[in-house]
Amino acid sequence: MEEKISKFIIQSFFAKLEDSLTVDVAIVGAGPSGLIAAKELAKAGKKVAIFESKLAPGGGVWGGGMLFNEIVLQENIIPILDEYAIRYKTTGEGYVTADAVEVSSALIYGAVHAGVRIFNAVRVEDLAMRDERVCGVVINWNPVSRLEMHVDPLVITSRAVLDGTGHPSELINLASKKAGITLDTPTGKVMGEKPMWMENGESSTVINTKRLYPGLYASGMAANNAMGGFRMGPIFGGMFLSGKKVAGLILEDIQG
Ligand code: 48F
Repeated sequence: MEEKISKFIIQSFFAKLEDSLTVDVAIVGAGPSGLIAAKELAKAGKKVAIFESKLAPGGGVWGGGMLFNEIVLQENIIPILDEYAIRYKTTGEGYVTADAVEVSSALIYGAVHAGVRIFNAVRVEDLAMRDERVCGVVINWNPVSRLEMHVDPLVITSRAVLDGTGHPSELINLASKKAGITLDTPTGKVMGEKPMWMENGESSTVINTKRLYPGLYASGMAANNAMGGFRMGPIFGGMFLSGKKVAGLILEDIQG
């Protein structure tokens, strides 16, 4: 019995991993922007894998504001909440509140049921590049990197890579500092996130969502860090719209 259970897990996990060695889009980070982008891309028929370093996908949604597990969204996000069957309460002042656990789990379920594969506890530690184009991600188990074990990684190849790593914009930083590439930002480098300014942060998140180098895109707070946008705390409309926008940009580029 025990042997069978182990065998079933190993066989089905490796089938999933083997089928994801080459994908259309590799998304790094299962925060709200990455999860929403992933579902959009999968719905459009693309093969999508998300690599998330933590055990639980969902990024910064779970904890709401200061661990009070409610988040705020603008009323214009209601159609997206409806799409995911997420319940909300209106405040009467142009905003709604939603249970952070319901939002996180709905975004994860929505992505997985659209066909996205999420590999959790996997950290993306580098980019793969060919001919001045990002063409994949270098992965390892997060515990391996946290324990600083000297273990070589594996590589996933893809037509597009999305940095959805949130505030640190890890891949964009790697691209700029390690690979030395010139990003499509005003200085060609990572601009750095600015302090809290809610309204401005929300709108700039969507504007800052873009392709920063051939094959490399940023969404959510990673886009703000790359482009010098403001932070905004537990209001999430910008993250949702950023996920939708980046999926459209990637589709335009990889359909053609
Ligand atoms: O930060 P995060 O939730 O990304 P987001 O979509 O949303 C930002 C909001 O949550 C919040 C905010 C709203 O106003 O400001 O912060 O921009 O999720 C990023 C995910 O990426 C994972 C990380 O564990 C988190 O779940 N991550 C970060 N670096 C790596 C990674 C990496 N190198 N490899 C894999 N996953």
